[in-house]
Amino acid sequence: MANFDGMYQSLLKGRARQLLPLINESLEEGIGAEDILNRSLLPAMSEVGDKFKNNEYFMPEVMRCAQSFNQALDILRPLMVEGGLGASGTAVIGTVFGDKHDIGKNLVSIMLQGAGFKVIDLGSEVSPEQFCDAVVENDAQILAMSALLTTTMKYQKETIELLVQKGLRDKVKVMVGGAPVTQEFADTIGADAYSSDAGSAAQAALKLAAGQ
Ligand code: B1M
Repeated sequence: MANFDGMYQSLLKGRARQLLPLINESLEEGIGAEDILNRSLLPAMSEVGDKFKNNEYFMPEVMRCAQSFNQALDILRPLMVEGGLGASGTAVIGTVFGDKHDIGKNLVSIMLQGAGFKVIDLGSEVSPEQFCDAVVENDAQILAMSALLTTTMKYQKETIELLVQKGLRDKVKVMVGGAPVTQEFADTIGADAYSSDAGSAAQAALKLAAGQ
């Protein structure tokens, strides 16, 4: 029996040393990586967000939970990217300048790999110049930018503007996402696609790469 509640509570408390063995045990029992994510890790992280908003958790607690989540992703990643052989093209991904939030970006990165993209992950706090350089260096078909702060969304726009200035806009499809980003914002800044979650981001990337 998978201990979904145990995984939930361990992540909520930021206890990687409890969480990681529970994840390994669940996988050994045949529980899928997606189930672990959807039934334990994502809901727990959502409660972490609520606690942060309500001043029950502060930065150190949130940081510990985020680190535990990213360690969990290190275990789940190989299982979720199986079969991804770079057959769909190359995607450059990162979290925008001034923004350290990388969990959502890491999930999108994993789903893109699972969808067959070769993924160049630039990490977080990526400047418009770094995004543009990586698109050229890797001859990327997709540029995927994540932003979690209302104050950093503007760098998605600035990156698109820099792509235009450098004559690169027609060479790459741009996808944007992250909690404060909306379809309306994506339309305003001239992005090719907006997705609300990692799964639909991978679907959108496949469509864009196929020219749809
Ligand atoms: Co901060 N943080 N944080 N934080 N943090 C939020 C985002 C916040 C909503 C919390 C709150 O106040 N309720 C708030 C933002 C408010 C706003 O601007 N609207 C906030 C704030 C204010 C801050 C600081 C400014 C706090 C401070 O210093 N006083 C600071 C900023 C630091 C910086 O970036 N410069 C800060 C810092 C941090 C930590 C470092 C402690 C940590 C991040 C660690 C890390 O990521 N390695 C952190 C965390 C963990 C959060 C919350 C609690 C959780 C974010 C998360 O990982 N969610 C968050 C509260 C919340 O979101 N409810 C919060 C889980 C993840 C799976 O979801 O990233 O939304 P998410 O990804 C989703 C979708 O958005 C989508 O797919 C994923 C799901 O499948 N998606 C994409 C994401 N990117 C996509 C790209 C796509 C498509 C879909 O295409 C390209």
